[in-house]
Amino acid sequence: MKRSRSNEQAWKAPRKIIHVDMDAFYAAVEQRDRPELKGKPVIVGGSPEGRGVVSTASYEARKFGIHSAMPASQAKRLCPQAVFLRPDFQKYENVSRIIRRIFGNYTATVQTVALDEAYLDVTQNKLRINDPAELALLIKQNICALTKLTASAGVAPNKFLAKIASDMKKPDGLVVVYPEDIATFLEPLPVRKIPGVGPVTGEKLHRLGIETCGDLVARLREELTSHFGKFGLDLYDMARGLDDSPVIVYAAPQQIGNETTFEKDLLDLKAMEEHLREIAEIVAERLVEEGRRGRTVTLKVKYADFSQITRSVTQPEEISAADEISKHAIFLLRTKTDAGYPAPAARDGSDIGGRSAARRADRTVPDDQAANRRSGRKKVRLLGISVSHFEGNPLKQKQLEFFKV
Ligand code: TTP
Ligand code: MG
Repeated sequence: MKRSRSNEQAWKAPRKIIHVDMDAFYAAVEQRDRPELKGKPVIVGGSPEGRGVVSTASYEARKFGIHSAMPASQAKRLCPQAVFLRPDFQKYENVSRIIRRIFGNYTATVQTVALDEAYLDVTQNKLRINDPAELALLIKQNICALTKLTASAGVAPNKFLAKIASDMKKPDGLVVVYPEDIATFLEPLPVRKIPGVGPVTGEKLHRLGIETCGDLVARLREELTSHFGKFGLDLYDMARGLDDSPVIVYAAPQQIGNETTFEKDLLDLKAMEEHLREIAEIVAERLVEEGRRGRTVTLKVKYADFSQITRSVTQPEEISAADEISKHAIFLLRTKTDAGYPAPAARDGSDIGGRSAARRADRTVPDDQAANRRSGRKKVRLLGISVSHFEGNPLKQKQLEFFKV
């Protein structure tokens, strides 16, 4: 909930942190995409018939006491009319990417902690807006406009308080903890809401007569450390709303890759090439998802004896298309490795399509150790491709060149 405060009023703390967390994330995405599920109890997770667990439940399902990590069979007993769905991670990752892009429009200091959750340090922000509550509202509106989903946000002088705040008015909540209100905000807060306080610590605190942060503030630091060791110091600080942990921006990946270990070691080069085409498709998809193009293609080969090599090619232009990636990887495989035994002439140019066909092809290749030794070619247990040297990389590379990584 937004408290009405004058935007002119100074924020009396050195930092402004926003914690954003999507509401009933997986379930909300499913309800969005299947309007007939709106307003209904929806449970995303494992099978209620088997030993599956609940990943998440829509707010309608939570009224029946259903929550994350509960056995799906128990959820079914609590709410037999609920709609049970398997998770579709691709969909959730797509939404996650959109919200991360939105965050990036406000500040570069974003710490993603889960697909649906992030901390933003908006002390300095790209819109040069002073009021962090205003920023949080804009972010929520932006998320809703682009994803048709709701998020809850907490605004506070640090991560700990922002996280507690974002959880307080779910769904579609916005809670601002103004610096001068911290003590009042924390006093009634049950200690179980403090990150790191689970059932065991909660029970121990309860036995000490400590139920709320207000109770915790009344205790000496020494008493807390004597019972909880180092965590006692954290409890002491958190009860006072103190947390100086920074919003950590994790570096973007320097390379994007994929690899496959085969069920059976491969000797047929054609089969390997087919696998490389499939791997290249996956890498290309991920590059598109990350909005990346790169100049270096690296092939990884693990031979049957577990020895491993990588070979790379760097070209002047960035690429991201699957056929370009596979073309380079196949060239490296043929010219820079000891992988595989060339397929018999009759098989050359044959139409090998898909994984099973590739495996079939492998089985038809004579597994002749003597021939293998004669040719000096090796069986392969794993192939991988990665693309790196993304756009913006300062490395100037004018000519086609090969090098070992
Ligand atoms: P949460 O943010 O913890 O939960 P939520 O978004 O479903 O609900 P809300 O935030 O409104 O309370 O987790 C985000 C997603 O992570 C959740 O939709 C499913 C997944 N998840 C699991 O798969 N297992 C779990 O035990 C939890 C807690 C979450
Ligand atoms: Mg969530």
